Amino acid sequence: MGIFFSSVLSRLIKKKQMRLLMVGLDAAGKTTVLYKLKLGEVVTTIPTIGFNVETVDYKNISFTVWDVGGQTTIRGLWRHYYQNTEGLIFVVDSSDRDRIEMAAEELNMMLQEDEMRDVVVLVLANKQDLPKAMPVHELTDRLGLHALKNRQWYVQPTCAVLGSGLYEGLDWLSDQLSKR
Ligand SMILES: Nc1nc2c(ncn2[C@@H]2O[C@H](COP(=O)(O)OP(=O)(O)OP(=O)(O)O)[C@@H](O)[C@H]2O)c(=O)[nH]1
Ligand SMILES: [Mg+2]
Repeated sequence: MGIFFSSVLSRLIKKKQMRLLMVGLDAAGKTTVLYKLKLGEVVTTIPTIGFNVETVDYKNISFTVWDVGGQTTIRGLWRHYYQNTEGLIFVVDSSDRDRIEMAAEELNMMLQEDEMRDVVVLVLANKQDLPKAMPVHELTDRLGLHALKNRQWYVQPTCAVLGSGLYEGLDWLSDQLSKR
């Protein structure tokens, strides 16, 4: 009897799950985002060679976040993480005007993959604290987001070192999940 009730109870309170892949060019701030969410702290990062994975519980959702390194030579590894991804977090250094076209190319190439067909896209317009940071409307244009067809996307301005905007991004993702 006790086992019966505890299994019913655990089913009732069982958290929803969402698997997220977080990519973007090197030094965009992905690992900083991940540990700010996980630990509430800014960690000293080194370039990620490979990946970090953490679960972040927020509201009634358990987000599993895969943070994959963004250096040129290892971007080819991103595709190994596409399977079962429900949400893509694409992190951009908003102050990196020289590489925004490259970021746009990487994003658009990824979204053409069949495995990414149903994935919702949250762009984090990170490093908004820097003076040269492009605002959301400019990033939206330069990433070519308006041209996306049949895709839910959203651009959230963030400053990962302060943590600002990060939970607003998760709120958008959780809204998308609950619509499914
Ligand atoms: N000013 C500012 N610096 C940031 C912000 N977010 C991250 N950084 C810094 O940017 C640098 C790179 O951050 P990482 O989190 O290591 O970048 P990454 O995207 O994980 O890089 P790879 O692992 O190489 O792909 C670090 O020095 C961070 O402290 C931000 O919002 N503002
Ligand atoms: Mg990293």
